[in-house]
Amino acid sequence: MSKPDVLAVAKLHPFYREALEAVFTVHDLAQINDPVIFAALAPRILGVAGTGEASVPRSLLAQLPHARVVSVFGVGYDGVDVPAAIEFGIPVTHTPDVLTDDVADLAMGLVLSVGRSIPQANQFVRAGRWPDGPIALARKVSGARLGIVGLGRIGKAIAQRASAFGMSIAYTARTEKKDLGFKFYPTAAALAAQVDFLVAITPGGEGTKHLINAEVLKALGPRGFLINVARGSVVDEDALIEALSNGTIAGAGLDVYVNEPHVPPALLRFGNVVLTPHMASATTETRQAMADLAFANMQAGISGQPLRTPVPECAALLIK
Ligand code: NAP
Ligand code: 8YV
Repeated sequence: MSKPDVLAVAKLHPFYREALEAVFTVHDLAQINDPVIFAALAPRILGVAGTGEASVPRSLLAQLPHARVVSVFGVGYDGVDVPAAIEFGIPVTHTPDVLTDDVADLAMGLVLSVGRSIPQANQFVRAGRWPDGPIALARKVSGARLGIVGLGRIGKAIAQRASAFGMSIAYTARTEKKDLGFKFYPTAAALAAQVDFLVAITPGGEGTKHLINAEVLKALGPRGFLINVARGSVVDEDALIEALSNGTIAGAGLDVYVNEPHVPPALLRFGNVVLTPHMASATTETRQAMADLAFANMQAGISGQPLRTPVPECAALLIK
C-alpha cells in the first residue's frame, strides 16, 4: 500500500523530514515547477508540513481539497493564512513550549554578547590586538534594566533568567499581567525609555509589524541595546540601520531579519551589532522535541485523532 502524501512547503529540518518519511510520502513544493504535475498531486495531499518561517497562503490551501492539517515545525506561524485554513476546515498546529528554554537562553546570550562585547572580544584576541592595549570597557549586565516586548511563554522565561542576573524587569504586551509583579508599560516606546536592554519576543505578522520603530529606538537611547529574537518584521530594519548609524542606540543583537537568509549589508558593517542566523531553537535536543511534536500533530491530523498542539485560533474552533 502506498504511503499517504504530505506537502513540504519549506526546507524541513532532517529530524522532522525523517519522521515524516517513515510514514508518509513527502513532496517538496519547491521542486514541483510544473502546474500540471501539481494539479494532479494536490487532491492526494493530506497534510502540509512547514516551518516557523514558511509561507502557507490562501491560494495554496485552496488547491488542497483533502488536506486535514498544517503542521508547523516552530511556535511562530505568522506565514500561515490561519483565517483561510479555518475557512477551508484545515486546522493548523505548531510547537509551543518545547523550544521556550532555548529561545530564552539565546536571548540572554545576545544580551550578554552585546553588553559585554563577547564576540568583539573574541575577534580582538584572534586578530592579535591584545598586546596593543586593553579592550574598550563594556556595559554591566547584572543589575541593569531589562524591557521585554511580549511577555508570553518565552518572554516569561527570559524574565526568569534575567532575574537571576539581578536585572529589573519591565514589559509591554497586549494585556497587563498583574500577577507577575513586573512593571507594565502600555507601549514599546514608553518601555524603551526606561530600560538598558530591550528584547523583542512577540509573534510576527501584521499585528506586530514595526512595533519597534524609529520612535522606540530614540526612546531606547544612546546607552540602550536592542535584542530581536521575535521576527524580522517586528523591527523597522531601515529605522534600526539609521539608529545604529547615528548612535541613536548603543548596539543590537539580532537573530531574525526581514528577508532571511539575507541580512542587509549595512548591518554587517556595524561593530556594535551581534548577528545570529535565526538559531534560537537550534539545539539537538530542542529540534528533536520540535520534530517529535510536529510529527505527532501531522499524524493525529491525518488519522483524525485529537491534535496535540493546535494554534489558539484553531483550538477554540475544535472545542466548539
Ligand atoms: P506567546 O506565548 O504567544 O507570547 C507572545 C507574546 O507577545 C504575548 O505576551 C502577547 O501579548 C505578545 N504580543 C502579541 N502581539 C503583541 C502586540 N501587538 N504588542 C505587544 N505584545 C504583543 O508566544 P511565545 O511562545 O512566547 O513565542 C513568541 C514568538 O517568538 C513566536 O511567535 C515567534 O515569532 C518567536 N520565536 C522566535 C524564535 C527564533 O528562532 N528566533 C524561536 C521561537 C519563537 P499577550 O500576552 O497580551 O497576548
Ligand atoms: C525555528 C522559530 O527556527 O519556532 C519558531 O517560531 O522561528 C524557530 O523555532 C523555525 O521554526 C525552524 O525553521
